[in-house]
Amino acid sequence: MTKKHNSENGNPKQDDLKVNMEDGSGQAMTTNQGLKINDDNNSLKAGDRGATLLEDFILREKITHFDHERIPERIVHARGSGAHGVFKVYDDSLKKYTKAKFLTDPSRETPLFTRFSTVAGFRGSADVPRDVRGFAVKFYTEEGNYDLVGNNMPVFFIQDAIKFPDLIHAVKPEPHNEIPQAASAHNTFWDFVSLSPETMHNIMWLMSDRAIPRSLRMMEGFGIHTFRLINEEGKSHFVKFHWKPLLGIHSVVWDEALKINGQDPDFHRRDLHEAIDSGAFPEWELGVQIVPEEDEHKFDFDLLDPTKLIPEEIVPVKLIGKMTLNRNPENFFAETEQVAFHPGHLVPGIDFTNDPLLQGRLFSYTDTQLSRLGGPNFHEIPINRPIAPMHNNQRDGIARMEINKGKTSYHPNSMSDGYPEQTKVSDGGFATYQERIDANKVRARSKSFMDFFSQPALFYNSLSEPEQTHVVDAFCFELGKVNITEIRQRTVGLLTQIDGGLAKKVADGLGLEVKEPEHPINHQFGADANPEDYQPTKVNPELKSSPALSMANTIKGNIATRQIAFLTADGVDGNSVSTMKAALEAQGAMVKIIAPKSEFVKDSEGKNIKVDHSFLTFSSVLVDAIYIPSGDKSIETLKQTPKAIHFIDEAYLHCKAIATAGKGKELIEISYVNNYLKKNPENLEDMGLVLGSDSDKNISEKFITAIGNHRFFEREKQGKIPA
Ligand code: HDD
Repeated sequence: MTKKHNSENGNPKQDDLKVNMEDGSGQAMTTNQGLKINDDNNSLKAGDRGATLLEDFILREKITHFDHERIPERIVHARGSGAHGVFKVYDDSLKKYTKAKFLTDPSRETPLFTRFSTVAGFRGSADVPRDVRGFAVKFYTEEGNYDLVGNNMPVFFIQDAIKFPDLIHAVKPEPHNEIPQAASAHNTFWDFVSLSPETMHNIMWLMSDRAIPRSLRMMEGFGIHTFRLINEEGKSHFVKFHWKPLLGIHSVVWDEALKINGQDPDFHRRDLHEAIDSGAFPEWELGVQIVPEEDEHKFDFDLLDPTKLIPEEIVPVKLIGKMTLNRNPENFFAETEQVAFHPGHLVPGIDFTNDPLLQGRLFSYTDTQLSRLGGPNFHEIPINRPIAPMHNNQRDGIARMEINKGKTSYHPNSMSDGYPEQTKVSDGGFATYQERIDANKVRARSKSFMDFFSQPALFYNSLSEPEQTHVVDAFCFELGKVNITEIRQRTVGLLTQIDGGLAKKVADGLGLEVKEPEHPINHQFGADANPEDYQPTKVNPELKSSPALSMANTIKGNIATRQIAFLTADGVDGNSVSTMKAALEAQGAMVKIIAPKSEFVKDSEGKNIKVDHSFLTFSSVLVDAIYIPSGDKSIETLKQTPKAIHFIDEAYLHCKAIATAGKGKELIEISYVNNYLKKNPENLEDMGLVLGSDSDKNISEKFITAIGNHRFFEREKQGKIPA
């Protein structure tokens, strides 16, 4: 298919998609054959009371199409949300490492499509389970599509692709009863984990707050594997890819996640869609860690092992460009559902390593599309087709869209003058990096992959105290749902190899004794292998702690797109509402007026204020902070509204900023939070409570600072609130 390179609106992929867009506005309804329909409400019958006639081709066409609307969902990452965007590199400084034009030419703006996903849940599952998030980016470059198919965690559970079906079978709902949905807290997952120490690094991340992001816009992304960058001279450097969100990395708390999944199962999808719709475009910087080939064996882990990260303190992340997501899909199915990623979609300048997980992935992704998208022509689906010209001798197959001209579909040919022709490397043809390999064929795991515990320990040591507590709580929750004692005990055994304190706390929480694991604890060997050869090794790691791994050190203070609930009722002080609203909106925050009933509340002067949600349809878990404006009558009403009091208790439990003006404080005084207020009258603001009066000019400033802190985990030490 010949594509134009020059775009009409600056974005060649948007132009390309337009070719396939359909818009029924102002148009007559027709059958698929273009026949105008006169009655779409009644089937053709013998008499107005039936029977219905088989002859009714309009009925048959409509129902047949409907019957076939669904396609198989992805076996993993079934639930996802996507958006269009662009990528621009900052400068040409990467030229010495790569010839990839989209990574070296700052004048280019490369269109892209990004899809975020959960891993385990079905397509209709909720957005905030404890899970890894997929972070897949398709760059439509002028040299062809490049897909960076990563996750929001920098390591993976397993080291060899041959274990992927086992891992996924273990985490998916159990086969006999298809329970539980979108959850790893069940026997089969932890059975597999407890027998597979290589999983422990990713397990630590999964038990951390990284697994319950506040927003898809507030997650890091990682290519995970070590890839190669190849420059014009053909020289290779190793590279790890990172995405760093400009809004910082933030999470919700576990109790909140459980509730969000019921209150708004589309929490992340809605958040992404609304942010883009409102013009608050999410942005990430692309970062690279570059390692010269000569340094391959310099680390205390193997660069080819996908369960290891390179600490940023050892190899800094160089930020090279920015991705902006600036357009929602027109149609979820056509774009987000049908997009097909593949780590093997490469452009000149980027290549693979022998990471055995990556190598297996290179088979799986095309293969899975064949059943998911119905055949070998899925590259022709608009969202998947490149903007680069595409010509070859592949032909036919189900649902072929292209009409290939010419008499030849083979190479070499003379009848078409040898076209389509091959391209020299110097003119942009792709040539695989010529890595020298001299080896025996063996079915084995490298000894250099056997240190399973140093990096999980590094991760745990790098977390702040509240983050560590959350990890302990997560293990207790997950293993608490496991009802086979041996599995729990084995998992605690693995934790002893990471951190004695962690193992003890988890064992305590589960009512178990701490027992060192029995020898041998590693099962990653074949029937004839000597288990002794596969025992975990321990190295003395170069680093004990990596501050870059803790979310406590992330960007704070930006409240753009944060959702703030105002608790109101009739008689609310209009000034108190409008002053705070204006201050928050000036910082890009989004205010939701919550009231006992929908439509409007009347302020103290009788003016209508539009209500966004009633207490019935909304909950504190859907916002980042709450404000209680003053108003004698409104506060009296809210005091009689149990859901309003629950709102405060729950927001406090989830460590969110709370501000009141004037009499608003009285609502807090009848909530459970008051028990803590009485104990801590001195440092309320340090705990995220801003209790001000309407005349207090600083109240909005203090509230904005508090929201910018994201959460006040200090509160968790006070004990839990029954909310
Ligand atoms: Fe995978 C989808 C990420 C290992 C096999 N994977 C999929 C998606 C993401 C990842 C983000 C969803 C893409 C989308 O939005 O459509 N997968 C990863 C990462 C891995 C990884 C970061 C390890 C570093 N995956 C992995 C292995 C295998 C697969 C080892 C198989 C051997 N993954 C698949 C798949 C999926 C998939 C079955 C399902 C749907 C799809 O490919 O298109 O082929």
